[in-house]
Amino acid sequence: MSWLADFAETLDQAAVGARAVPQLTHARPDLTVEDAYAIQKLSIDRRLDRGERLVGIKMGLTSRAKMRQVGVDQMAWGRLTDAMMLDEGGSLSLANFIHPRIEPEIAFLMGAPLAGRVTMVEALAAVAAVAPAMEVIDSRYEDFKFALPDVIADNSSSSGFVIGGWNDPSQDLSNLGVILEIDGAVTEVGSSAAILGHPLRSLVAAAAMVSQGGGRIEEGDIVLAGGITAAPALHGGQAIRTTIENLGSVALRVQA
Ligand code: OOG
Ligand code: MG
Repeated sequence: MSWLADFAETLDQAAVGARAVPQLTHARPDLTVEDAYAIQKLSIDRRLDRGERLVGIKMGLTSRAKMRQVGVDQMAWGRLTDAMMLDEGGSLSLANFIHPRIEPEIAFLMGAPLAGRVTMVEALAAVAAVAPAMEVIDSRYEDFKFALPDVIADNSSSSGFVIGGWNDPSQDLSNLGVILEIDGAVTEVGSSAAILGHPLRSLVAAAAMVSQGGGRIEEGDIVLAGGITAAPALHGGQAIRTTIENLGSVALRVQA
């Protein structure tokens, strides 16, 4: 087995067993972004071999709030599988996670494929619907600490996601108010503008980055545009709700 496949297995097993592992860059300081995407693919292939199905793409570190929180200032993407999808209004068990955090996000549902260099107008034309969403991120690394290649190899910390009701995408998405409530208290506030100035820019970036790896965004894919605020840690018993102006809300409960 190649060292890339070894790292992929380590990260996959860390996710399956909900046990943190040391950063890959500690063992291999020269790990490149290219290596990291290869590890990510090998690790997701292990999930696909177990019967999971790809359902889309997540963009990460598309807002200043997120970059500041984790100390990495470049975008990363990851792959979403059906097993990561949580029911709207449903609950999750902390037993399946290491140190999960929750992020308010915007989700796009693709009505057409998208790849390579595209404009915002072309990106919008490929979108069938837009929804409020949340991502559960759970870095497989000790203390939730990583450098860019680490987090890319770790599927950009993706662990779960939940999507609210789908809306018509032909509305102004540039500056929609966002609140994240925990147990009814407003914990984070933001705007869709926090995502690269406009959430469609994240979709434009996703098309380019996914193509660089030889893939493309497919019709029917879900694309998460990236966390809008810093991501608070999840604790047992919490009721979490994200509400986005004009798009509605999406909720999750954490089992006690
Ligand atoms: C990296 C993943 C970031 C986002 O939406 O910005 C991310 C992390 O914070 O662990 O999912
Ligand atoms: Mg995210």
